[in-house]
Amino acid sequence: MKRALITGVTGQDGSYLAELLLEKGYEVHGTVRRSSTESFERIEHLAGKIHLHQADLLDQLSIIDVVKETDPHEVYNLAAQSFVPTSWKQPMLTGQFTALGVTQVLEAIRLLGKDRIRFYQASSSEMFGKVQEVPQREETPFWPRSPYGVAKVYGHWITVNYRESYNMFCCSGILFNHESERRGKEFVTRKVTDGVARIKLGLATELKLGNLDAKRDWGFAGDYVRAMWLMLQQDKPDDFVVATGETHTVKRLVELAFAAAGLDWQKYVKLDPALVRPAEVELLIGDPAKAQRVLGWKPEVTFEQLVERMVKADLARLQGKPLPDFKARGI
Ligand code: NAP
Ligand code: F7E
Repeated sequence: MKRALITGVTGQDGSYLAELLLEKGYEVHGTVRRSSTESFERIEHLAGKIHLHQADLLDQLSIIDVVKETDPHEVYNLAAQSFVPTSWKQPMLTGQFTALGVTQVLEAIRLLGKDRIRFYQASSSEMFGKVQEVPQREETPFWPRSPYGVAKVYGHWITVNYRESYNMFCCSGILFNHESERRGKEFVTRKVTDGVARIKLGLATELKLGNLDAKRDWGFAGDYVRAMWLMLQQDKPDDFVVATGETHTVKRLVELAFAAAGLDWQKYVKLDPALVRPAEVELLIGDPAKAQRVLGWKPEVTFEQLVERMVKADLARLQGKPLPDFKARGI
């Protein structure tokens, strides 16, 4: 039986990846941070099926201990301070978690199983920032526009460097935005679908947003964790862009989400300059050709299906109803 260790298992991607690996027959281990209130909402349904270990990316010994104890075949490093606006407010902490944290995990693997353990690093399209090429590919130069993006560039290159320096099996997945009903409510897709559901149910009267012109290549998180797993099943380690190849404005997202609830967005959306970023990433659109060719990966949920699914889920949640059954692909 294969064993996998996921840092950041309580996050959106961690929960989908844990489900996928269980389906594939893995023994799944995840790291969790100690806090005064537990935030295990996304993995509650996996209680008893996965093994949780206290560890923090900032505590090197805790990472070494968890790698030693679980003796994994595969390590997926998903833990990070992942919200871009917070990275301007807490740039040092973002650098420590999101950049140096990667080295802490790589060092634990180098010490304990450099020839055996396969490593996945959660890199990001935010590294492309002020884009130097359209669409963005594995070879497109990086120009990050936030402390988060800068930290991810470090995480990417240290992953490549450990592969080249120590011949370790290290992959960097350059994933474009991926969303779901489990997305944190501060990210724009979920903020919008939650806001739409609240307005529809009479719990709110308006939704404040920042830049409606920004364009993103949005996919479904459940599709993207498949690409992470596929990268670690190849004969040799490599880096891959994972994206849909389509881009949409925030405004289009808003139109679709309000329409899914039968509402006219123009009556409810208010622009708030405080939500505009010090430096914006205006356009992201990825070229997933290499992931399609080498990994045989392609996304199954469309942008329109994703938005509708998230609105339905938020409506159900706020009404205290069970979530719709999204087991089947799409909606
Ligand atoms: P998320 O929901 O914000 O989850 C982040 C996870 O990291 C949580 O489990 C969090 O634990 C954990 N964490 C944060 N700081 C930690 C620390 N110091 N030690 C240990 N754990 C820590 O993020 P996500 O959307 O699932 O994304 C997963 C990864 O992919 C992140 O690295 C993100 O930067 C990257 N990424 C995401 C996207 C996307 O569109 N979702 C795209 C590209 C790359 P708590 O629950 O305790 O906070
Ligand atoms: O913003 C605009 C905002 O916060 C998307 C993270 O997972 O994906 C994510 O980063 C766009 C930006 O995601 C609001 O200015 C307008 O242009 O949902 P977001 P992000 O910054 O793209 C990448 C790939 C990651 O790696 C990150 O970890 O939406 N926008 N109005 C807004 N954004 C938010 N959050 N809130 C607004 O009110």
